[in-house]
Amino acid sequence: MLSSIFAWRWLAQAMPLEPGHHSVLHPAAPQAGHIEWLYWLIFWILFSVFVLMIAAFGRAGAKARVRGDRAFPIIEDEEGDRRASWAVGTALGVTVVTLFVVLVLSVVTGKRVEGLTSKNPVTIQITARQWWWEVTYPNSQADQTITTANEIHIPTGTPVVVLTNSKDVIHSFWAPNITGKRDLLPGYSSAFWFEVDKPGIYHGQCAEFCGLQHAHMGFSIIAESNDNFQAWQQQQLKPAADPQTAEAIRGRQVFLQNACLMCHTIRGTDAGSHLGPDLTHIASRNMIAAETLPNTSGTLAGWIVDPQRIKPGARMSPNPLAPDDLQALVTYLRGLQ
Ligand code: HEC
Ligand SMILES: [Cu+2]
Repeated sequence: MLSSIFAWRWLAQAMPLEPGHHSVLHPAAPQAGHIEWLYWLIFWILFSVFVLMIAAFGRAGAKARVRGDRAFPIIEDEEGDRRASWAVGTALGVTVVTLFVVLVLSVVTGKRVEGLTSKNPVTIQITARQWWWEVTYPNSQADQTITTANEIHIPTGTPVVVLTNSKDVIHSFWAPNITGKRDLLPGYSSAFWFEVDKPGIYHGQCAEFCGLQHAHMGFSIIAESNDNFQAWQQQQLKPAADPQTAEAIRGRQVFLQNACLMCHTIRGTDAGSHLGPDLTHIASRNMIAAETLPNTSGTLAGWIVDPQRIKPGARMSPNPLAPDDLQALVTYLRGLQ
């Protein structure tokens, strides 16, 4: 029915979208689909108003030209006045009705995005911090709980319920291809849900100014088949891999003898703090520091030595390690698949 007027959405679809880019116009979830629908509806209403306005201006201009530069004759024209009042009244009425229709459809879209129709959802707790996202998959058994950061794995075609919270200031969780923005308020949990149809990596970004590194507070939603998701979960449930080489063993010592363990967790070692991201499976992540750097040996070393140069203000202190120690530490972390 209405969808025929959205035939022009091919305009957006035809525009090439690099994998993982933000776009409200390339929905990968029904929630984002509802929002896209509202976008195009309002777009076409505004487009029609624009065309009508230009046509009216054109008509008035053409009339004025016929009159030429003769002095404007002041004549009583009751018939003309009545026509003008009628036209203005009608335009006003149409405007009010249009705005009312848009209002109703916005409310309807909001309801459709919110509507919870999920059976057996995957539940994820997302806690925002300056300036990264802690992601846990809660389970009644503590040792079955997964904790990771910034990369949110989900199975496609399965409802995902997200419980939100913040540890410091207000943040906003926004993955445009998936659903609308969600504020994360300190000390206040809320919930929303979405379901992704197409496998892929969908980027998201904090959308509420939250301090110096707000712009470097990205995340990604990695939607994969149920089998891949289960395999990922099984891997994440394991404690940290034991270091296999002499260098990696030394790297673990470096980790445990420096300040790292005061802020990070590596399950299976003495490090159990949650001030920073859980590093038990750090090597399984694509990016580090909330999507700021790709996860490679070089970037890890650079980040560990001086995070303040990469993300000034970040809640991680610099670690001026000896080159050998740094090398060993990076080798150890790269082994934490
Ligand atoms: C004062 C607390 C603190 C200390 C000490 C600390 N870190 Fe961090 N670390 C953090 C925080 C907070 C972040 C997240 C920063 C961000 O993304 O804004 C982080 C991020 C990281 C990351 C990136 C993780 C990811 O998934 O994005 C790595 C790797 C890391 N730290 C390793 C280390 C190592 C190794 C040490 C010790 C040499 C160390 N950290 C010491 C707080 C700390
Ligand atoms: Cu922010």
